[in-house]
Amino acid sequence: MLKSGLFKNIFQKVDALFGGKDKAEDAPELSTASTVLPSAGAAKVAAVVPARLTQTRHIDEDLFEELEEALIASDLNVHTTLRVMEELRAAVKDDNVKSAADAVARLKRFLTDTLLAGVGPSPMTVSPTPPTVFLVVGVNGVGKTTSIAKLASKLKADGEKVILAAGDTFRAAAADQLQLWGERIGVEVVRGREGGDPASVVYDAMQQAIAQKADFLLVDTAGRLHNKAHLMEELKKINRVVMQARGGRPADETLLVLDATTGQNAINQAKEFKSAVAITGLVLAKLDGTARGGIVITIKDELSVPIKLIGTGEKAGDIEIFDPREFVEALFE
Ligand SMILES: Nc1nc2c(ncn2[C@@H]2O[C@H](COP(=O)(O)OP(=O)(O)O)[C@@H](O)[C@H]2O)c(=O)[nH]1
Ligand SMILES: [Mg+2]
Repeated sequence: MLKSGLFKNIFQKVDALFGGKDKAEDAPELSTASTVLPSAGAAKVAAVVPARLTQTRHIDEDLFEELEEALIASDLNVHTTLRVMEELRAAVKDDNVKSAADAVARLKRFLTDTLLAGVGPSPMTVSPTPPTVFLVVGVNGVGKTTSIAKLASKLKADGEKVILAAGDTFRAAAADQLQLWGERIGVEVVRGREGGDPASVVYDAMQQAIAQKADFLLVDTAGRLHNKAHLMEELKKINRVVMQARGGRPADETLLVLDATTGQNAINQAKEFKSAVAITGLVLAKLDGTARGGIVITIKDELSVPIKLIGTGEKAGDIEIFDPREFVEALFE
């Protein structure tokens, strides 16, 4: 396996955890992901705090109020907004902060701390014996298929052999869409017939991945949530197939994709899925399409699931490893 590309840091770190040849001390911190991943991604996240609030301005009550309003307007929840603003007021007073720029630097730190609290670096889990299997779940239209294609494209650029499983057998169009992406990025797609059993598609894909010594198998799933019990059963069945094929080890990651433009809805979806499936990480798609990036902090604060990836556009390259520091910087103009 060539681990020379964009996700190298993450996988080095994981290798070290599994006793691979890279030593843990050599593995860079997740926060340095921004040095390998182009910052163009976070730059596509719209700023929510305008520059006029922080430039050539003294600290006064109006500034606090305007900052507070900007954060709430960005879908940062009231509870978290009030907490960071209280921290900010206290810090400004205690440390005798004089300029708006210094105050904002503090505010950024409080927001970053909120994103970092309790999760630390959240690398993607890689299987000690390939293939690594990622299950991708979420309701219709949030960006599952696109996120899988983007991830596959990055992994392929890293020199990894990737296979995709079209586990959304609900509509033929869903498998067609994945297949189209597969052709575009040069990655094989295993699919079944429309209305077929998703677990049997995953079984075939697992066999192929093993036979072809693939490094990664990314599994697309259907996004129906109208029947939670059914969805849970389906995902469990898929996981059983994965486990049977490789000595009892379940999917390495079960990634829930959320559409960042949907605000509170995204949080409700996450709560529903969390109660049914063991979610290991979140993918926040469509962050390019919202001026309400504060939702990311709300999601972190309300759900204790690490945010692993962010989607910042419709093209294959528009996916980033989530970097809290870089993200908070992007929220300020
Ligand atoms: N702007 C933008 N659009 C996205 C992003 N991710 C997905 N989309 C679009 O959202 C729509 C639904 O995506 P799709 O992957 O089919 O969702 P799925 O039903 O969950 O598989 C498509 O038109 C995608 O191009 C993103 O990060 N940014
Ligand atoms: Mg889809």
